[in-house]
Amino acid sequence: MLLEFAPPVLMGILNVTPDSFSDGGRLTSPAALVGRARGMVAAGARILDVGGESTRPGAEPVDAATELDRVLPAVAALHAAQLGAALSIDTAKAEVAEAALCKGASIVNDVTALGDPRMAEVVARHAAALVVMHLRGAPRTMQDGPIVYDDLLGEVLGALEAAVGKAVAAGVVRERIMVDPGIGFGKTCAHNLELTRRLGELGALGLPIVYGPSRKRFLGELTGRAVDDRERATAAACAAAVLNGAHVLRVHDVAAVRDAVLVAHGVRGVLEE
Ligand code: HH2
Repeated sequence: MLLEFAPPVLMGILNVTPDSFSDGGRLTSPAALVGRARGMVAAGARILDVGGESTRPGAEPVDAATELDRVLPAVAALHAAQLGAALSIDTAKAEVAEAALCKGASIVNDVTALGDPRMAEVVARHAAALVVMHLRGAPRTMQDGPIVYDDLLGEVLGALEAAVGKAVAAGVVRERIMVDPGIGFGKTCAHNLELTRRLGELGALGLPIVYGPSRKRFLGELTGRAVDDRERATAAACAAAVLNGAHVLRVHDVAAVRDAVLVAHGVRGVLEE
């Protein structure tokens, strides 16, 4: 299969957007993109996640044509460069996923967990892998408060289970599905911490767990650091997540996170002996 899950897999973020919250507007040429991707793979990334629509709170949605213009040249350039990492397309649109899968992507990372009714069928037809993520509301408004859950873990688990069921019913191979609690997507700092601490409970689904804290606002709230100075906080969150059962870490700075993740993985191994 595509992924081996020991030790944890690092997924490098490549946002080809003008407005992503921490790295928007930086990867403007295919050469810059491939150079950055090559560095990520050298640092240990085994998945490269290409995104063409920012999901930061308040971001304006983009249409499919704009998103395709951004991601297709990127996926094609990364595929041609043969970097030795799986390519993932971070999109909520089946049309974009399909086009990226045709250009060499093999994973669809859908933050809306199959919000597009055609998405599961596209993933199934291409025999692709799928990440389903929990999202409360829509990206533009998801952090408009108050954000209240009666049962945070119950709601996240239930929504992910429903998405997995939908995917499997459409023909997606269950073993190719990964689940993600959606750190920062309609959650307060306290919710993100609770999800990190109780991440192992998502293991009830029997699927790899993806965890994406990279540079997010809750890390700023905890450390007082600006968005471009949250790599150490990101590494700490990833280490905590690995201790609690995370399999895939979605991060901007792979090199900064790799060692923390490997140490946490070693400690987890000792705990399990
Ligand atoms: N977070 C973001 C985007 N995609 N996918 C998964 N599976 N998990 C996440 O936590 C996740 C995600 C948001 O982060 P980023 O890509 O850095 O920013 P933006 O959405 O502004 O492009």
